[in-house]
Amino acid sequence: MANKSVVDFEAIKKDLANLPKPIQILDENSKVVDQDAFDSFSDDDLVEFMKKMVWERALHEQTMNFSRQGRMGFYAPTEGEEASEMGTVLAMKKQDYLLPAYRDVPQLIQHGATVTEAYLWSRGHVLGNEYKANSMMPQIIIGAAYDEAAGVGLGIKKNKEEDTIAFTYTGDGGTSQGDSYEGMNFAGAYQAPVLFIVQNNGFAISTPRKKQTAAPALSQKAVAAGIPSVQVDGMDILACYTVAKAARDYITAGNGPVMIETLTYRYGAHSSAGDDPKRYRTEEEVKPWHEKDPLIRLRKVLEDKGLWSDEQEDKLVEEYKASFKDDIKEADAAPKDEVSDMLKRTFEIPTPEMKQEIEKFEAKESN
Ligand SMILES: Cc1ncc(C[n+]2csc(CCOP(=O)(O)OP(=O)(O)O)c2C)c(N)n1
Ligand SMILES: [Mg+2]
Repeated sequence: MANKSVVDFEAIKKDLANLPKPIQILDENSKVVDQDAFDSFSDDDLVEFMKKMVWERALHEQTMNFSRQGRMGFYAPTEGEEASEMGTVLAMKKQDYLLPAYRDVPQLIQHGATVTEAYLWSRGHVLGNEYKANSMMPQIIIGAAYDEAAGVGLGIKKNKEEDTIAFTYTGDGGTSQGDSYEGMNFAGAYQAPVLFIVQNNGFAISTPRKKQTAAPALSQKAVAAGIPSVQVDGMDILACYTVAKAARDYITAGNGPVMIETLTYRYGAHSSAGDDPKRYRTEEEVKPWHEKDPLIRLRKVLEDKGLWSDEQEDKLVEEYKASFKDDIKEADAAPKDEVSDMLKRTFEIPTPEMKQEIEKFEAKESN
């Protein structure tokens, strides 16, 4: 017989949904809701944040154009996620390690890869996998970057690398993968210096966040690993930066990992391969997210301070897009990466079957 006086599961379940408000510095109407945190930014900082988001949106628009022209390989649109991506990556230091997923190419570039390398990665070219930056190539296996980050974090700890952490990203869908639980558990057990970021953009391809899990918040997924976690307004770059920076400070002080869930939205399709979001969500659902747009939100603050104008922004966008056009030309000029090259790189000593394949492709390629 169930006995409510011993245990009230319903009350425990209800309590799970008793969540603190996601952290915000600017609300949806650009009103400052945390004055102290806001005052920690200089005017130059605010302009810098705006420029980064304008850069990311310009990168998205130009890359989509290249994609429509058939000049890209795989591309995951980032429009809507600028505050979440730029806010968190700006808290990184050069010596930090980045373990990105496929939608985190803008962070990879901010951390030191070139746009040309990013374009080559999109095309599956080998030169798109080698960066001067401390970063792995973007992970396609969802959630798997969390495992890599746990290992890198343990390496940082064992090598006693000062003031250094690993930053890693997954999506809302990625938090349902065993890999992400295992990565967090490992990092928690070893108190490895890792910042786990979940970019909750509402969808895993066509699966809405609500169908993904019964957990009221994805940030709760860190709790069982003993990792402190928090939800942040992912359309507020000031909040994303401030929380990521605070997490980095906490981690570098030797306190083990942290997890941040950013609440954001993917405006476009899952990938440039052409899924149609209209088939799995309504216009009414998308509209309010456009009203929360991260660029609009910070732009209002800057305009009120007389620090920003449409002309300034248009000029920047033009400059950025011109530079991306140079970058893709550079990618076009990269030495051809042949199928035989890819096969030769697979094993140090090729298997007999592979040897045959290599010969077959070399003969084809020499024609
Ligand atoms: C282990 C694994 N299973 C399935 C896929 C196919 N897949 C690619 S993207 C994706 C959805 C991921 O959604 P989410 O984690 O929310 O990231 P988002 O694309 O929204 O940034 C899936 C299921 C995959 N890449 N890896
Ligand atoms: Mg998602």
